[in-house]
Amino acid sequence: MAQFPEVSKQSSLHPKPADVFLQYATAGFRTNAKLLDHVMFRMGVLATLRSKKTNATIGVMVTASHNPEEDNGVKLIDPMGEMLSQTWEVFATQLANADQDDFLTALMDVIEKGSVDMSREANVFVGKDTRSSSASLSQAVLDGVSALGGRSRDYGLLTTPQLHYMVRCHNTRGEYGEATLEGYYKKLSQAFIQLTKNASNCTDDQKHLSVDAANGIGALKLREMECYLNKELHISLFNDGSRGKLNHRCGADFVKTQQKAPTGLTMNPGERGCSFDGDADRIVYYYIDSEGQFHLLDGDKIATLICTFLKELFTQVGLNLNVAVVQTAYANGSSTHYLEDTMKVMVRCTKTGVKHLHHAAQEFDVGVYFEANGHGTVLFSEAAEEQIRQLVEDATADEERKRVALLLQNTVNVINQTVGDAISDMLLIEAILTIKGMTVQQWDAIYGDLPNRQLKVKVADRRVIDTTDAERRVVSPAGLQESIDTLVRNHRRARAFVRPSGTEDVVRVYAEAETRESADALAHEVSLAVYRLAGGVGGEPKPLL
Ligand code: 16G
Ligand code: MG
Repeated sequence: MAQFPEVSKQSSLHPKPADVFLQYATAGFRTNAKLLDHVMFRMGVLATLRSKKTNATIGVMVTASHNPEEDNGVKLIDPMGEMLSQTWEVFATQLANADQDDFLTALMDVIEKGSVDMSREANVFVGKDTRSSSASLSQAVLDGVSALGGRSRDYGLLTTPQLHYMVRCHNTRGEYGEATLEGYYKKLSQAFIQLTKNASNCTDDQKHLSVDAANGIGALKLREMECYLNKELHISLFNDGSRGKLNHRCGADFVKTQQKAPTGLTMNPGERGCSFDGDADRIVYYYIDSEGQFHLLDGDKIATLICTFLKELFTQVGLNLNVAVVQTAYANGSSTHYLEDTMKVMVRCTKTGVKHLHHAAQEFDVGVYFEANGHGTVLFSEAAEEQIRQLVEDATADEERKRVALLLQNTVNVINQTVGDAISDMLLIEAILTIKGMTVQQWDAIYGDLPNRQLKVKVADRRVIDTTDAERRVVSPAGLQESIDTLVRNHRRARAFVRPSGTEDVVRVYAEAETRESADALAHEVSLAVYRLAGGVGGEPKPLL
């Protein structure tokens, strides 16, 4: 095809291997890095089209988050810093899987179906994590952009949320902040310093936090940020990538799924620690008590802390805002119970995946969304932000109202509203604990988690599992939901659900119950039901020892 000679030429330098099929899923494309060169080139092309379509800058992040070092992945970022629109996810899958000889035809098809005006200019921001494969893969993205005549800006090493932030800043002409790393560090750290400056009696002990950076990009970026924090937070950085392997026995995903401390981290009993994941968009907290017992404070605990704090401030200044918490089926039953019954907060449940939570949270004045795995943030509607601004500017307000209004404004500023951001979430949590003079144990005691267990089951084709009600119930295969219901009835305060994973070729099983033994037993029983009714392979799941 004569229209795109440069695409044609460049595409042949990034050829697609035969029989590789990949789907743009919850977190974009993700697989072994060796299979991704053509996908990256094609996503550079697609981002250029999307930029023309939206008349705005689009982001492309090269990362595989918490996956092992040998994997990589890519995801596109839409103009306001949100996830790529779902219609375009289909185009992404189409372009990535077109046979080498059919690539230009697929390109023309996407241009037509997406009604892209090719005469428009295009601008693409590119970022990458620290994986050894990321350098050449992000170059392939840049090649894709230039092949279609788009302009690009290569930010090099960034956390995923930092790239989301850059895209939003640029597209709002600086209204959200300056689209540079320095702009990001300054905005967040100044808000943090303002938030904590009047906290009384904050001792050095309270200012100390251990951070496990999963041997990933978060370590580099936290180091860069430290000088902006004016020593208001004392960070001991572990798993900073100087020795250990990325995500190996460390990081937020490991800690959450294994329910134990990361390797490579030393902490005294009672001290606070937190773990980022490989691209620093998730965070979980924890501490070890004097008996050596590990206590996890996951996304549900984080959402509750933030929600409590915000509601208190709104009450103090008499702001009547509609606050909601958005969770997924993985949220611990105790957290939902506490939020709804004790705090009287509206709770919404969505399917797994940030884009679902994000969209649901946009429906409220203030939407706090967190997945139990630690991915989340807070969204403020324009009207809510405007009301906070007016309070700050109200010349007639007394000192106390002014103080609280400023706290609210700095809370808004410390939050990265584009997507969950481990660094931003960490600063917000640290600020809240400081302002409330609260220890990690006191935070943990707000409610007690029900013991829970997650397991995976291998099946021949995980697409046989179809779910409804935000993944809380199964509609097929026939009989599976009835089996789960029967099993759940045999345990106290129990709940269980199964869903096909969006990132791995497995069916995930979740169970919670009143006791550890009960939760473990129920998870095992449900995995057996999945194995038997959904075409399990590779031997029956074994009970946990
Ligand atoms: C991806 C999602 C995460 C979700 C996880 C579920 C984004 C940015 N990330 O990592 O939100 O919790 O997938 O994985 O949306 P699973 O489908 O394999 O359980
Ligand atoms: Mg991540």
